[in-house]
Amino acid sequence: MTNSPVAFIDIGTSRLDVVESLETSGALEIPKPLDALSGNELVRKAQIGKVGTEVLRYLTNAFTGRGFTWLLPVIFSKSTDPLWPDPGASIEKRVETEIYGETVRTTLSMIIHKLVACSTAYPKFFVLSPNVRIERRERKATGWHAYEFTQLDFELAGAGFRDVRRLVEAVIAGLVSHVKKRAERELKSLGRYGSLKTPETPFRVYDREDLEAKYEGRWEVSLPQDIREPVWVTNIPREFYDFEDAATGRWDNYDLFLPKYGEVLSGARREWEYGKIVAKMERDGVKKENYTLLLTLAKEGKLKPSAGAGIGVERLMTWVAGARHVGEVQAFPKVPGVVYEL
Ligand code: ASN
Repeated sequence: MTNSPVAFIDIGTSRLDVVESLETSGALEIPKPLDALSGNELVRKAQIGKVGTEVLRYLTNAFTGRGFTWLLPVIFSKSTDPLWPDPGASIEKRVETEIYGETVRTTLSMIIHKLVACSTAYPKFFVLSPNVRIERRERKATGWHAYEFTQLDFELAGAGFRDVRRLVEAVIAGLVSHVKKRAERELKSLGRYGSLKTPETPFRVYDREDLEAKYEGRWEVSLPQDIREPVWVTNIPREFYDFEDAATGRWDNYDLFLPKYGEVLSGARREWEYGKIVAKMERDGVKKENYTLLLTLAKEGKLKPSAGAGIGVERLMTWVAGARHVGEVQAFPKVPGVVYEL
């Protein structure tokens, strides 16, 4: 397996400074593999497994029940998410290999596939998509990063933040009630039953510019410590596919933050106009030759307006279960910098 030049390592952002201070605190126990767990730890692992099962049962029912088509994920593609520019990204290595004489990349996210699928055969769909992101190894101590994880990635043709917001808030509220009913015993034993409350809807919405002013740039880490309910953050400058209003410079995108934990969902209304996408790629130094299909569709007017988001499935499970590290909800932990046999 070869690796692409590490073109886009993001260092020196305020977010990473904060992550580094967490990293050096050394307070967090790194999740162990199954064979290294004690009897009690295996019981806890199984209880978290039951909570995770109810999370998956509820989410898949919630989306299929609302008429979403359920697609299966892909692992290798010529084109994947550039994950750049993104203030939260910290990719140490990009995984590329060659198959049948072609260079392919492991999925960083299925955003490109989502835009194409949504504009063609699947105007309303979701996919449980494994993402491979080789995060900087120092991120093992955040408790919130894994180098393999799953997104419940969905996309809706002709939609906007209002539609996504209504959908996601109903799903999160319904999820908490469901899991408290279906995994009551496990949540009690994990010490999470009492503190896990069905959140009040609608969730508050904050503008990233206001948070930057309030927290002096450290908002991604400070905000979760200050909130008691999930909240939305909008207007975050990042990848070309999120919609940016050319006149105002505002970004029509949104992240959902969970109290104490952090970001669990990220999404946007999408760009679909060829000229704008090309201009943003050129501005950001994203290689147009990696996005030929998307650009061709856009040029032919076949890329359609849509909105969507990806929910970090392990992060959502971690919050619901009250776990300490996302690796704890993974049967086979994929903690940055820590490579176990399985
Ligand atoms: N899944 C995200 C979205 O829908 C993209 C990402 O993960 N980078 O916007």
